[in-house]
Amino acid sequence: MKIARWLLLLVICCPFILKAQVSRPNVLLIYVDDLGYGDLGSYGATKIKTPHLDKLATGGLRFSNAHSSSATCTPSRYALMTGNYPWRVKGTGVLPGDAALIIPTNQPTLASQFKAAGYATGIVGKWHLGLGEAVAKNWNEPIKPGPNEIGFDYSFIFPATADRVPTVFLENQTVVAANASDPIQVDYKNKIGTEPTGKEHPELLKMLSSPGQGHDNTIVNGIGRIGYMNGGKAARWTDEEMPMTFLEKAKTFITQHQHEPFFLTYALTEPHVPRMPSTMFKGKSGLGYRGDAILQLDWSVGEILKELDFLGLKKNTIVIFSSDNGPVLDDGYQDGAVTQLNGHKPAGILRGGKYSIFEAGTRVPMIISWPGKVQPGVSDALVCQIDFLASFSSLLKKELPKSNATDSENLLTAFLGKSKTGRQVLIEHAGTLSIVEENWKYIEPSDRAAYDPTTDTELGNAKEPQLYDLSKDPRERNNLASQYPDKVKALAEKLLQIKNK
Ligand code: NG6
Ligand code: CA
Repeated sequence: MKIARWLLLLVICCPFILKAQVSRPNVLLIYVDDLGYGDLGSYGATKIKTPHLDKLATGGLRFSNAHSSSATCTPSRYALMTGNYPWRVKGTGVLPGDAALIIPTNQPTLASQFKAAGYATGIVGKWHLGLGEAVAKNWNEPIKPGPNEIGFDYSFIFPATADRVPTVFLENQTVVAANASDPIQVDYKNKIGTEPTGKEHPELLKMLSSPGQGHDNTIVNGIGRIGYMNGGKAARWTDEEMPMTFLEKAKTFITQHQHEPFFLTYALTEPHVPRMPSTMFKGKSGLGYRGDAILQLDWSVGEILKELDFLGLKKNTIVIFSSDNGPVLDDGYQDGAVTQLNGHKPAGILRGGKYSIFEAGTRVPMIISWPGKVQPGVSDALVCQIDFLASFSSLLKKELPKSNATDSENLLTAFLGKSKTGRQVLIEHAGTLSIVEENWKYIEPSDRAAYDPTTDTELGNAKEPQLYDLSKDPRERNNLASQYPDKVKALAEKLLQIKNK
């Protein structure tokens, strides 16, 4: 009799016991734009101070070999959300500001997995994955589909990049302060409206564009942009206010969801161009606006972490910090990044940068903190942001629905510092592909340019195969391909095999 009663109690309580076993920490993903491997104090920077991120790194796990999937933004964000290598899918390159959404709404994403697990999900900041069904769209009405259709309950975003029109925010996919009497029009081919462009009127610019890099179409807030826009005067952002705007929205989201598990992507625009820091940071770094933008970014991180602390959420929140691709100095504006560099090394010990298939294209800072759960330290595990999807699905015990997320690997134990082992193999992507296995990196031969003079980037392309021993030569100086033809062959075959998977 007694046993029967106990059994009954066990059956009744079983769902609760099971539920309690599934860990449901909040997850704050701080995702920044174009920050390099050497841009933070904790990654060796000495000419710039990043105290808030350094503190996060000291109390968390700092990865020395973490990667974005690609050396530019859209593909990296696509991979992060979908768990699918972007080079498998057409149309995942850097998008214009009027592009349609590139993620099918029936595809599971990092956000939809959290949502399915009962989390409140939000994104604040840069989007750059397209909006709506087509390029032609009405910016003066709600635009669908977008972040809210791929798993985010809440979104406060700008559409593409800070240097592309339309320079507006959308809250839940409606332009903030849209006004029917001053409708927004966007065109990436032809000038629309009568507003001056940077090309016609450089005297109106508060920061000159770099020769040969565009950024000289419609002028918004004294800055020439890529693309043309007309109307929407009240809706246009002021670049100097951007950090406050995003910070406030992110804080509000956290405050509103403090009593339930949440997943927030806080996608800062710094230090992407145009760098136009707020007054608080202008001139403060001594390294030009790029340095100031990094101080601003570090400050924003400090503020959001303060908010978590204030709300008593610090212990139960996993904070992830990373960047969507490597660094670039001159990406379209004369903002002092080159002339005031002062010996700072944005790529640290690595070669290349944004756009490059050399390591600095995709090897980026990554810090993961979870007080009491993740042991502070440094992890040398090879990990990629593409792996967040499978890894967090595992944490949430939420099976990943059948999809094309086949490139995402469950590296939860590596991300949480319980294992030193990451990926066996990673494909890096900058147009050209490379494959990394153990200490070896093979870069496929390519006819693309070896060097981009406009951004002063070593793109890493060569007509011959390249093979580097990253353990001895992380700067990829000595091409060992002719010395190890068997290795070259094996890695080229493996790359082909993964391509054809
Ligand atoms: C490039 C832009 C660059 C930047 C980049 C996207 C030119 C010459 N350069 O095409 O300024 O906007 O796209 O950066 O137009 S990313 O980080 O979003 O990928
Ligand atoms: Ca970027």
